[in-house]
Amino acid sequence: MGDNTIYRASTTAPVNIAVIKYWGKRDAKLNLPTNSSLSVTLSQDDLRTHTTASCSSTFSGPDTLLLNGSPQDVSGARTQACFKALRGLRAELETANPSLPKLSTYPLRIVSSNNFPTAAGLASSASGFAALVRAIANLYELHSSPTALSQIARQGSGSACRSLFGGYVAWDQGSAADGSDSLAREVAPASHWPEMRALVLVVSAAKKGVSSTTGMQTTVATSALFRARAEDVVPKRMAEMERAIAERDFDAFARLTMRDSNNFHAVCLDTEPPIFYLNDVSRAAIRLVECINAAAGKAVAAYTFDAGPNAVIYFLEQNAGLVAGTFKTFLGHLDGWQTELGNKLAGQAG
Ligand code: 2P0
Repeated sequence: MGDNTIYRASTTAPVNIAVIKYWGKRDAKLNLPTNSSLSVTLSQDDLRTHTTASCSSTFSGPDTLLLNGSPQDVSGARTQACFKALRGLRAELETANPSLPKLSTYPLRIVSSNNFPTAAGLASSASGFAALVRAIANLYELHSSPTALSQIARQGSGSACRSLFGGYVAWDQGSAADGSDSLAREVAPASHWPEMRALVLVVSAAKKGVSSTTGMQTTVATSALFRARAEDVVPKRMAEMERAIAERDFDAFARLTMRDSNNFHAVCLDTEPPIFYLNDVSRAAIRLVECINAAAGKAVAAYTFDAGPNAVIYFLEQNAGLVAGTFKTFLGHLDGWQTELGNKLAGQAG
């Protein structure tokens, strides 16, 4: 009798928003970055990917992936690298314990959905690859640590390695050629700073003009400012940001976050041809934060922008009325979410 069981595991992974940005690869195949980065994980109540992975000897044909009901191409090198690494770990278990079913040889069926509109222009590759890797790791009963899984998720999309953790997360760039030390780690859990809030503002739902992968490669090849950012600016800021988080120093956290966002967008502008991710509404959001902070006499709000015009504003709960209220008054026509920080991941293996 053959094994007709359908094996299945589900998990969710959160969205993360960097406050010290990843921009530039020293190895495009392994997604090894030219600088370390640090992010804040958002609550899965508002923004997350849910993924179910299944496999069975009764399935035929190639591996498949459905995202929000649409078939996705899984033949790309990044998805294949994740599948290969996870199957390799499962095969090791099967070799060590020959009574285990040979899941590593069965086709995979993966079904994934986001609880935020994919068209919202928010980076979904981070939560998407983090959920994909953990769902398959759970299916294969790998019991790998989040750090070990971060090394696999990184090969799917660099920023995905940071979505394996909640709270405040660093991605250490590492120096090994094989990427074995380019890993994510928890800087502090969300509970360390429970008053932290984020306001996500959808300035534009359009797909970004220049993909992160292409933009980074062009920046590394052409920008004169880039080297100073990677070698001098970011290493200092990583240390300062870790201190600001450890001491719950919002003023320092906010100033570093805004300066790093602006430095990243300056490097984009310094790229040839120049990359413009911000638009007039983004700049209006920056001015609004500057006005709020000037009136408060200290930084009570911090803006940050990724590879697109959408704003994320960080603030503390005690300033929610001031910050969220001001944004509602002046930019209230924008869609978005006010959210907390993500703490625990659901369905964690091990
Ligand atoms: C970040 N971004 O640190 C930075 C800030 C965008 C701006 O990580 O090529 O989708 O898949 O490794 O992770 C977006 O880049 O790029 C990103 P790949 P990814 O969040």
